[in-house]
Amino acid sequence: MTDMKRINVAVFQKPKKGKYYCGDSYFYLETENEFLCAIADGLGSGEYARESSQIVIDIIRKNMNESIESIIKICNEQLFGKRGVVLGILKINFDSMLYSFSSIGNIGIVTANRNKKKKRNIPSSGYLAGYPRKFKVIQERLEKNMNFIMFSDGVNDKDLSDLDIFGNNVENIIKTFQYKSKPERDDDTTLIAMRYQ
Ligand SMILES: [Mn+2]
Repeated sequence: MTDMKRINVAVFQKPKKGKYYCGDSYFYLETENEFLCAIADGLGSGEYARESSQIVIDIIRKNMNESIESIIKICNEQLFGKRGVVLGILKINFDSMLYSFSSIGNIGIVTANRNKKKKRNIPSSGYLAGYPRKFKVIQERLEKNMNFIMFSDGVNDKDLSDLDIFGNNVENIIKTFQYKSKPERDDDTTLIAMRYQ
């Protein structure tokens, strides 16, 4: 089965300097007709940030088949009284050949296609902390050999401009990031590179 994957994925994650816990959590999974990837960044850093982001990721894992709207609503309800999180979710549907994503707060999503066109999405503002919140879900057509880059705000604009976002090997995209970026991170950092074959 593992050789049959349609999305190749590579990940970099590192806590903020001096911290043991990374406040960012992520999850990705490919099923027969769908792929999902999410990054949650708990506000602040350390253990409580980690607790909130992990709650969100656990919910996503259990509700993978729900729509992005429903997933975000469930996550939000479960965060009442906890540290808030910012969240990005990407879902790719291989049957409809459409992908959808939503980002609340500072989770970046960039797409790059084989015609060297790059698109950076503007996230909805705010964060999830148990209160109703407006957000948008964007849906677009999936193209062959398309790259998706998702990242928490530990990845800065300089890091991003150094990335080989059109690269055809996700492992190399991550390796280049590790090589070019500062080893000491000013914030918890998660970078996920994905490619549709
Ligand atoms: Mn952060």
